Amino acid sequence: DEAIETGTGTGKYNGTVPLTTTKSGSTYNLTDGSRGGHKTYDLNQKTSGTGTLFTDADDVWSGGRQTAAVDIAYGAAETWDFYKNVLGRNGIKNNGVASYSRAHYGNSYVNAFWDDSCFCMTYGDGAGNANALTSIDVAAHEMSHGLTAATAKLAYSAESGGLNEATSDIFGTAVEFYSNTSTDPGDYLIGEKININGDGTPLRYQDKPSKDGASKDAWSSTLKNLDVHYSSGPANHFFYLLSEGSGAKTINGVSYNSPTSNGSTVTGIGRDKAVQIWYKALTTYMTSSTNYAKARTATLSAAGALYGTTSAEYKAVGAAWSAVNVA
Ligand code: ASN
Ligand code: ZN
Ligand code: CA
Repeated sequence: DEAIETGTGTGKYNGTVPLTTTKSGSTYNLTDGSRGGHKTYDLNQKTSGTGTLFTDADDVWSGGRQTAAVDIAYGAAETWDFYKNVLGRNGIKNNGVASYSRAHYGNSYVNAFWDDSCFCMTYGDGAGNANALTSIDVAAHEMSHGLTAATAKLAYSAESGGLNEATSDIFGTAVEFYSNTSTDPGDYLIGEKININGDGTPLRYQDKPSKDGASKDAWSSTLKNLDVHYSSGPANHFFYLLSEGSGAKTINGVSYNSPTSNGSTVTGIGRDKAVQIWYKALTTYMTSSTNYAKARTATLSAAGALYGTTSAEYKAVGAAWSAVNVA
């Protein structure tokens, strides 16, 4: 018999945060009893199975192998709460049932991933200058691959694959702003806490995706040939422009400059509305074969349904897509 408890944890990225746990006998388990039963396991450097569930004697989690586990459990909890409180969704499948997470995958593994076959998330420890892949934007990115798999099922190649990746980046950013801890406030950068390049730069930039040296700012007919983490660029750029508009801007101490590909000026409608539009498009209008042209139509349909086809929001969606050469 398990009681729901509230512990605290200190991971690497989010400061000290509350963690919902369960207690069996005198042992606390890293099982979130109030969010679908999400469990965090220690793979102990293995690359298969589930390893062992993280447990603790006093419900104060920190240090050693628990550091990554705290970030992972917190990331899953914040993403769950964001889905529920912002999107009105009860878990990835909207059935109240959580996925689970695996920490400490392999040796010096510099990645994290969602796996649809286990309906689970897995996190590496990083290597060298690259920190553990457990920041909140990464955790929300991975969990949102589950959301896409449960809804639009965007195929993970060519243009639909870029849209699949952008969807995870969009909700990764949205959850980071939702969580808004003082040590990792919201930004439009992906993986900025990981130092994956060793020089302090993030993995991706939504205001100007080409800053990573590989992603595209705008659509072209060859976009479909790129890796999905680069063909995500125009959709990430669309999301930034729709949220914040074109031009220079500083948010939470981070400076952005988002030029449009057609020289237009785009006025943002705010991130909250942009998130609602993307979510409705993903869950109502997109399918496995949605490409960029169809994503424009899907988001316009979503904006029309949410705000009306004569609304400023509807017009901004069209303007933001035109600004990334999706006409
Ligand atoms: N971290 C990567 C991602 O979520 C793993 C992958 O390439 N599938 O996209
Ligand atoms: Zn991804
Ligand atoms: Ca970020």
